[in-house]
Amino acid sequence: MKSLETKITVITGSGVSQSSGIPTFRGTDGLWKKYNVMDLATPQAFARNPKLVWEWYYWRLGLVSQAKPNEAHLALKNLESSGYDLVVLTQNVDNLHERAGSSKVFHLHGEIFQRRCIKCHDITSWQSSETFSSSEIPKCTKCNSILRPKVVWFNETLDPEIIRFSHNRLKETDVLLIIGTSGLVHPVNNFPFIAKQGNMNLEMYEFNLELTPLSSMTTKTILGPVEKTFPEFVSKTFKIAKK
Ligand code: BV8
Ligand code: ZN
Repeated sequence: MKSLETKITVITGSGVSQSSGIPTFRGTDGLWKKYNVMDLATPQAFARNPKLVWEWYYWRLGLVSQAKPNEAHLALKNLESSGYDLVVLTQNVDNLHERAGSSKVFHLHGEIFQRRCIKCHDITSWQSSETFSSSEIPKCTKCNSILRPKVVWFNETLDPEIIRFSHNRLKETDVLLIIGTSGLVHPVNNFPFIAKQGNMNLEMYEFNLELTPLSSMTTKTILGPVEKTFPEFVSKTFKIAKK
């Protein structure tokens, strides 16, 4: 049984949302299979063809708004509501952690429900009641320029504030949980190394369908569908009954 002083940090990737019906990037159902993500998730792609990029995001917005948090998202919420100091650093742009009830969620790669004006940088949100059936490029109500999804594309830098917060948090982490990420995308794939620096007692658990480049440094890698393996891990390790 872990004491409630235990600082738990969680890094999630698209694998945690896969069983909620959100396609991963590189899995068999992956977005990379259907699209060349590099032709869509880059500022160059948006400059070249904003309408195509918005069509891709409208499709994903529709999927996310229909999706429900799964048992893995809920197990994280239960861990937090049992009194543990738990922070989620997610690479995902969906809002399933928040909809499951997690309260300390940091979106390293931005949020799909937010938009930013390319000219005046005004930030606005989609209403979840929207149907996302349009294919129009949304316009800024302040300056009438076009809006972009408020996400971090490839070849864009992450918010330095979030990086600073994440590094400080990782250095004081007792238990690091790495859930549903291929560990291929920089700089988040560096986070486990940062947590390990000067923190020899760090316990690191990875949950994935397969081994990843991070697996060699974990205390244990638990293979299997995370919506099954993670709730079991939480109830066993933290003695929290699955609700
Ligand atoms: C940057 C937001 C500085 C948009 C995304 C140094 C070395 C190498 C590369 C680079 C480097 N520096 C820069 C790069 C380039 C690039 C990069 O890392 N490229 C990779 C592909 C090699 N990085 C960047 O550009 C980053 N910026 O470094 O800034 C800079 C700037 C300019 C020039 C140089 C440097 C920005 C990266 C952010 C990109 N934005 N998304 C959107 O979502 O629309 S990335 C995208 O990939 C998502 O955020 C996603 O979450 C993320 C990571 O992928 P995963 O989440 O891990 O998803 P994936 O499909 O890969 O894996 C899913 C895993 O789950 C699998 O392992 C699978 O087995 C598992 N799984 C699936 N289902 C289940 C499951 N496990 C258990 N149960 C299941 N049911
Ligand atoms: Zn504007």
